[in-house]
Amino acid sequence: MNFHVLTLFPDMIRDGLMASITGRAIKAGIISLEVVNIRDYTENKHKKVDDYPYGGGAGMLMQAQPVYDAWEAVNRRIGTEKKTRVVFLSPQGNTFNQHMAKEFAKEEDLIFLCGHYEGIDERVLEEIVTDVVSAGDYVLTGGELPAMMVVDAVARLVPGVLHNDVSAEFESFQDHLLEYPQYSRPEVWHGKAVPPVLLSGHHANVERWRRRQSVIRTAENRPDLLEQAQLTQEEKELAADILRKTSCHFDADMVD
Ligand code: 4FD
Repeated sequence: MNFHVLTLFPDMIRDGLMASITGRAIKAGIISLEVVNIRDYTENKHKKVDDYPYGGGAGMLMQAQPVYDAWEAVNRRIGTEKKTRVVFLSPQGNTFNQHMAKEFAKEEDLIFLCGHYEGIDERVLEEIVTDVVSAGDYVLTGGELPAMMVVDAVARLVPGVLHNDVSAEFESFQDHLLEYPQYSRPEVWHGKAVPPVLLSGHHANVERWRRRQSVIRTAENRPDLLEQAQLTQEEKELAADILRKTSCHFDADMVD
């Protein structure tokens, strides 16, 4: 899979994604990363990429021309007949989630457009953007960090990126439940012992305990996820017990 990122801050994208697991996958040729500096596509001698918004208002806007020309250059290099999806990172988009990551992972190429200043001239967005995606309900100085988050979440679903090829697969079993707690050596740390079942060597009991922990954590911390989780009758009762125990906390938060 090939990721292409259009940005005014190419070093930020490279520094973020050439590290750790994504960096190793790029170096191994399992995925590729093309970082395009939008400033290289300006047509004025001062390499200016921004201008004042018509109608007035605070701040500057990225102009349409360099963004369009950078996109056109990437498209030419990709060189396929079908048009590549262009993901624009913006607080106005749909909040990114694992379902969107799985959809994006089906693509051969993905283009990301990172905005800066107060935004981008609407006309170029209308012409090239296919997906508007948000990292969450907060405002950042640029779309680079959200773009890196999306690339990372998609990249780890590409076969071969994680050496542990069961772990991305395993998540689908635990779909819509939070992860169970995990422990490594030593057996006792700061007076806290590892739960004995994990030392028992009884694999079925370990799996049962982990599944219950996932249900408990989800009920405690993300009860909204339970609607989509596939729970047995016993697990539904466990979740209901937790919800009864914790509902007073929600009530207390609501009134102050
Ligand atoms: N929540 C996000 C994305 C970008 C951003 C920008 C238009 C703002 C937050 C174009 C508006 C770019 C997000 C840059 N802030 N800031 O995903």
